[in-house]
Amino acid sequence: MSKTYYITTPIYYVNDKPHIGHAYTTLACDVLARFKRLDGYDVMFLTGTDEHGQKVEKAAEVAGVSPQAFTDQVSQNFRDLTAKLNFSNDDFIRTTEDRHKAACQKIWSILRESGHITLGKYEGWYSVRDEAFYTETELLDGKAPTGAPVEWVEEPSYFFNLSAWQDKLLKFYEENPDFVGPESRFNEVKSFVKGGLRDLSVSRASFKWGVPVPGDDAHVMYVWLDALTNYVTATGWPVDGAAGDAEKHARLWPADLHVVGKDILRFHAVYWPAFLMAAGLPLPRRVFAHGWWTNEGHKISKSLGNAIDPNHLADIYGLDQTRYFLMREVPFGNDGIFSVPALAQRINGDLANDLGNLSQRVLSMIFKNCDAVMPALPASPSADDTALLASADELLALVRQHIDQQAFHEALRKIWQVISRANRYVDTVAPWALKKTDPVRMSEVLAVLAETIRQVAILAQPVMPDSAAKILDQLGVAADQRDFSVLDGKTRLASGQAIAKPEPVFPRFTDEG
Ligand code: ME8
Repeated sequence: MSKTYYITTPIYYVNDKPHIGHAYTTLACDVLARFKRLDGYDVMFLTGTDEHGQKVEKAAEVAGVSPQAFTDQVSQNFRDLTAKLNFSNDDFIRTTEDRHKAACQKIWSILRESGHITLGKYEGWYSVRDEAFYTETELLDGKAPTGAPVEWVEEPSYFFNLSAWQDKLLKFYEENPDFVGPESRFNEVKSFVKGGLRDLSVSRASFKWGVPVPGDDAHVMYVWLDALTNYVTATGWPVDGAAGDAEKHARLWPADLHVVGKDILRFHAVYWPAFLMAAGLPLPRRVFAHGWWTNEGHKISKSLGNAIDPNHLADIYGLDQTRYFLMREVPFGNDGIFSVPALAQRINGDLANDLGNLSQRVLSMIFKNCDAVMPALPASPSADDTALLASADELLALVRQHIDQQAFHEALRKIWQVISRANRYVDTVAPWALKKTDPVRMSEVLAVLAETIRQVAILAQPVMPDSAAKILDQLGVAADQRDFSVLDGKTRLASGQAIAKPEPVFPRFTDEG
C-alpha cells in the first residue's frame, strides 16, 4: 500500500465571506496535496468550516437568521471557493455535522473521565472576535494583544488542566525539533510554554450555539476544543461511533501537517497537543504557521472594508496566475503585501515572458519547422544539451526538498532557474538560424527544449494545474505520463507524435482593461 499523507487547513469561521487570507492557506495545502499525490502518496486533504461559538452566533443575530440557517449559507461560500480556485480537497467538514458532534463529545468524555476536565468558575476577559480568554496582564490599553475588544466574563465553566502538561509539552518539542515551522515561531511557542500555562476554560454557559457538554446541558463546549477536534473527526474517529471507521483512522492519524496562519499557532502547537496527550491520541507530525497578507500594507479587516476577494482575483487576473503569485511572491512563513503591480509583474515576467514565451516559441518552431511532429533527442548530445537536461533532471529532488519544508517560493525559484537556463540556451543555440544551415541539429535542439519544458510543466502542476495541463497537452504528453515517476531522467518525452498548432498559455496582463 502506498504511503499516506494527511494535510489540513484551519476550519474557517463562518461569520464572514472568504477573503484572500483564507484562500492562501487552503491554496498552500492544495499545492502540497497535489504535489504529494503526484509523488506517489495516498493523500487526504481536509478543509472545512468552524460553525459554533459566540462570534458566529452574533453574526447570525445581526443577519436576522438562525445560527444554523446562517452557517448553512456562509459555509457554502467557502465550499464554492474550493471549486472556483480548483482546490482538490478530499473532504469538507462542517462542525455542525453529526459525525463531528460525536467526536467532540467523545473527546470530552475521555478527558472528563480521566480527570483532565473539572468544573469550576471562569472570571476574566474574553474576546469574541478571537474566541479566546485573556488575563488582565495580557491586555494592552484595555484590548486583547490582537487589538480585539474584550468583555468581562463570570460564569461557571469546566476547565482543562493545561498547566499539568507544561513539562510534557516541552519534552515533546525537544524530541520533535520539526514539530513547528518556521523555527522562529517554534521558539515563540517554546517560550510561551516555558513561561507557565494556566488551566483553560473549555466550556461556556452564557450562550447555546455549540456542542452540548455530555451530561451537563447548561454548558456548550469551548469553540476551540470543538474546532480542533475536526482533524480527528475526519479520520473516522471515534472508531466505535456511528460514523466510525477504524481502518481509515489507523491509516490517517496522526496528521502529517496542519497548515495555519500565525494568529492561531498557539491553539495548534500548545492546546491541541495537550488535548491529544490527555486523550491518549498520537500527536500530529508538524504544524506550519504562515504569515499574514496585508492589502498594500494595511491590515485586512471587515471594518476597513479592504478585504481582497479571491474570486475576483481569479476572474480578473486568471486562476493559475493568482495561484502562482501567492505561492511565489512571499517566502511561506513571512508576511506579504498584496498589490496589483506586484501581481502584474509576476504575470508578465515569470509567466508570460519566461515560461509562456519559452513554450510558445519552442512549440511554434516544432509546428512550423518539423512538420508538426515532435523531434527526437540527439544521439550524441552537446555539452549545452547535457547541461540543460541535467538541470531539469535534478529538479524533482530539489523541489521535493523545499516542498517538504513548505518553502513554496524556493521550490518555484528552482523551477524558474531551469526555465531561465532554457531561455539562455535558446538564445545561444539559436534554432531559427539552424533551420537553413543544419536542420537535423535544429530538431535536436528543439527536442532538448521540449523535454525540459515537459519536466518543468510536470513540476508546475501542483501550483498551476490547468496551465501546466495545457502545456503538457500541447507537447503530446499522455495523461498517465504526468506524475513524478516520469521525471529525473527516468523517462524522456516521446518523439514522433503529431502536435497541434500551439496557443499561448499565459497572456500578458495590461491595465487597459
Ligand atoms: O481562526 N493573511 O478561523 P478564521 C493570511 N476558526 N492568512 C489569513 C489572513 C490574512 N490576512 N486572514 C485569515 C479561525 N487568514 C478558526 C480556526 S482551526 C481548528 C479553527 C487565514 O476564519 C489563516 O490561515 O479566523 C488564519 O489562521 C485563518 O485564516 C483564520 O481563519
